[in-house]
Amino acid sequence: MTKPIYVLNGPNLNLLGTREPEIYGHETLDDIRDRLQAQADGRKLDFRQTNSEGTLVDWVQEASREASVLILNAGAYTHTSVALHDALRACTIPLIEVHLSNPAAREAFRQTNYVAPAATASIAGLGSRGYEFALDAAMKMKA
Ligand code: CA2
Repeated sequence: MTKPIYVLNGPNLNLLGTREPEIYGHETLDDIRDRLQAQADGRKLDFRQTNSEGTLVDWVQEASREASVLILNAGAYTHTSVALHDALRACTIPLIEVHLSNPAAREAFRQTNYVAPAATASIAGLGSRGYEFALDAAMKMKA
């Protein structure tokens, strides 16, 4: 049986659409989930958000066992979490990193990235379309 594609979202992404639309756009995370669900065309998606670093680590470990591909927007943990980095290094499925904004063009504290060195591919700066491109690529990867 084809394994699901996991789409995991980190801290504060539940606030999308409420503030800073000039950086993150007007869509909510539910809007993004609904669009990806439609795009998935029957393929099973597991789309989640957490504000907790430990939960994100648990879900990455789960994805490695249960999913075919992991799409991850780790939010600010991208720039801080060695625990997340270690979990991603141990993860044996393809990892597509997504960011709505382009952290490379932002503040100095966003220039450290603990996700990218473990990623198969990274998409940044394309807003919510980045999730669509990631899902398109994930669906073309071997299940
Ligand atoms: O651009 C991205 O997708 C980020 O992962 C978003 C994170 C940020 O810390 C990363 O550097 C880049 C922040 C997500 C919080 O989003 C908010 C949305 C609305 C209001 C407040 C925060």
